[in-house]
Amino acid sequence: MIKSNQSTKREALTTLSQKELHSINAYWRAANYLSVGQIYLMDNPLLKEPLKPEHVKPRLLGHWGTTPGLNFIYVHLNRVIRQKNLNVIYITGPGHGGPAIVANVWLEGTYSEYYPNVSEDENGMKNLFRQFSFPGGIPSHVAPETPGSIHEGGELGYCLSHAFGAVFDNPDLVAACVVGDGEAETGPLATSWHSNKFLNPVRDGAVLPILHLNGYKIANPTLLARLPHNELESLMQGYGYRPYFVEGSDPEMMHQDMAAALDTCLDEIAGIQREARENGFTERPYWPMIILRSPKGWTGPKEVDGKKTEDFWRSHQVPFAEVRENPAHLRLLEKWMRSYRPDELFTESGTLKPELKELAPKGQKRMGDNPHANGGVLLQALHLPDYRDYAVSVPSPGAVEGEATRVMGMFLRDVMKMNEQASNFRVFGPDETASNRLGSLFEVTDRVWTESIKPYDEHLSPNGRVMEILSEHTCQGWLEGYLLTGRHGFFSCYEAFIHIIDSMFNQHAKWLKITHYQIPWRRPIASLNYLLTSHVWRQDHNGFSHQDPGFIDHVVNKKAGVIRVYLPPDANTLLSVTDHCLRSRNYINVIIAGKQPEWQWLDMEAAVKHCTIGIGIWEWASNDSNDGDPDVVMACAGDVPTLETLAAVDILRDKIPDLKIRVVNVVDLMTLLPPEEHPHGMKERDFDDIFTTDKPIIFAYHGYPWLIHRLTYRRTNHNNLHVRGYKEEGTTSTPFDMVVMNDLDRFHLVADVVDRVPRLRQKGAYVKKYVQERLIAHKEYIYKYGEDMPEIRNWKWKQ
Ligand SMILES: Cc1ncc(C[n+]2csc(CCOP(=O)(O)OP(=O)(O)O)c2C)c(N)n1
Ligand SMILES: [Mg+2]
Repeated sequence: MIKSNQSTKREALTTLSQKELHSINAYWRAANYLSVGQIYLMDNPLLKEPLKPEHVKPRLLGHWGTTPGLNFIYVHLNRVIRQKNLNVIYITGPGHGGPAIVANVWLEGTYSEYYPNVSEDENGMKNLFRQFSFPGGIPSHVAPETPGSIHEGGELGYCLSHAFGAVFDNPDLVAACVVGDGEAETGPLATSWHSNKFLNPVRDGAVLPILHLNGYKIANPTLLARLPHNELESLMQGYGYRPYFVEGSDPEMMHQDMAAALDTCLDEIAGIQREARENGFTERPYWPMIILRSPKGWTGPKEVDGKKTEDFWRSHQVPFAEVRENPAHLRLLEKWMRSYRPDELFTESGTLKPELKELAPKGQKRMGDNPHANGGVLLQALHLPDYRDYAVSVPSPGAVEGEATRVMGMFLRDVMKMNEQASNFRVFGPDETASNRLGSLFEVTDRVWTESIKPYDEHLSPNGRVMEILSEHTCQGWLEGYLLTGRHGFFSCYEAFIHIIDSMFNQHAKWLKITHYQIPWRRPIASLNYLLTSHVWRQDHNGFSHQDPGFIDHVVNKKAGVIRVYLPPDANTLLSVTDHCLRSRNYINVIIAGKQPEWQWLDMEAAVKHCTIGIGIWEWASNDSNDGDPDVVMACAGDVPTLETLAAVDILRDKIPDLKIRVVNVVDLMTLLPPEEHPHGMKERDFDDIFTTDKPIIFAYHGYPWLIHRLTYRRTNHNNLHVRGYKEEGTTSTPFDMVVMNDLDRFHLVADVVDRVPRLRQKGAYVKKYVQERLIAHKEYIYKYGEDMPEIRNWKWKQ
């Protein structure tokens, strides 16, 4: 081990006795042997007979290059966990090294407990090999199927944010986090080093980053591996870490160095925590980290077909293929596997030899069985105040104004307060908690901050529970790590910029889908809740760049069973939806709600009913209830479309009093789907009852109009469905001009009705003329005065 700031001259370290060194190396060989076996073999697991083509899998799939390094780290963590009685989870950024984690979890005995058919014997070993990357078997990555994992690592970049998320409010937990040197080039990873500025050693656990400099990615060297030593060291120091270098390829030296480095790092962590817990938090400490420089594909074939393979990118995936067909490759594989001397590692019946087995920790100290990596088993329900207590009093629809997210902020404030003791609730966001009007939270907590704090700073403290960093990736990663380890959270974000984490959302949705449907031992975790506010229709300060409602379209691609989308039209519906989301499990809930003062429509009792069903006719706004036979259905989803629809109804009542209008509001977008497609989907009959089978439907929607067609294309009355929504028109203009630019305003909606209700063809000409004139008047007015016409600004629903 080379300590940061010391000379790079190697010291001969002797942390391990010869016996320990020998057995640690043997354990590592066993893990490496099992890893190669998983990638290549489907039979003859102990090589009891000479290797034949039929023992080898027909399709060779997986990643070897990162695997020996991951095995090396795992084995050493086992030692230090036992020696210091630690509580450690293992997070592998290069999760493509699945064989390593599966091998180690099997060696420590956990795997066979979770999957009894993969037993600790020769037959189990055969199943272990065969199932890997095999139809009906397990994925090649550290997937949800892998005990001990909270991080798939398929999409690179999120390991550190997951690791930090896992240790927040888990004072006894250490997350050992392997960062791939290629992965370290990604934006999300690069910014996540700064998570240490949000970690308070008094109340949080610790992350031990292990930067794995194996030098290469898939087909290139990595930037960090080729930086001069002092630049790399300075970089990590600049991020606030104290790096310890473990570098080389000679196993004996490397074992000694790694053992010493881990001892030092974990002692330093314990020292930092002791100091902070005894004396209180004073300043952000320098947390230790390890920089492990070891060859990619370490212990694998040095060359294949005359080409450099070990310590080069060629070892990234399967170092050589065509093993069944090419006898030289078959011999090479056998030689490689026998180089680990399996007969010294496993008994005749295929069990790890008892003296090696002793190296693994016991019970839940095994990293594969750490309950934090199956957070649902630790999950405690939140204490929730009665959301009805925060209700906005709405004497009649449209009688009062309110700011939906501000009201929600008061509810969240009390959720925060009531769970202070349990320390299992945090709110995340990229610098927008106050701007999104959730500022009431700051009455009971602060933003967490372990950097210096100036006397004039507001609401910053090392003890805060609001987590703000201007990195949507880091917020998302922290929250995922926090949820996956059994806690609760809430992410508020500008609607347009949540797209930055589209791909992370994908990965989390995939994780939930697999755990939800296929892995009974993974207990349900709290849902990931998004509040998307500062939405497309009210970007008064920002304009076009901030206008994008497309996250919903992205979300609905995912497995219906794990996603929910809510568009509450006012404060009371937002409260009801929020309460529901905080109680739910294993979903991703997307709530879209504005933060501006808007008319309030439903009192609390009506809001609860409306949200429970998710969609409904608003009788008080409709005039077809006598015979239930409307001329037109005016549907709306989202706060601004709801306002415009009601204003359009108001005009129509005035101009065409005998027109029978039915107003339908959708809170839960998924009700539009058929029940076969989504658990919330409305039955055919119910849908037809609400939307009729033959009347025109004018649907004013918050987002891109195509989505409503996508969700309803199989419905009887789809041919009569006409959707208005965002069509990529926008700039910095007045709120009403935004809807006008996208034909979603009340006047366009009125014209749509006139165009589509057959009996209005002639009669409606006057009404159309009226709305055209109002639209011209609108443009003239805003160009002249810079604000919306008084009839728009002062519009009010007539009681
Ligand atoms: C975000 C992302 N981009 C690209 C890939 C494709 N990919 C898989 S592995 C890999 C190289 C990873 O290199 P490194 O992090 O150094 O891992 P290791 O060398 O340990 O295999 C790449 C580019 C990916 N998985 N995720
Ligand atoms: Mg690498």
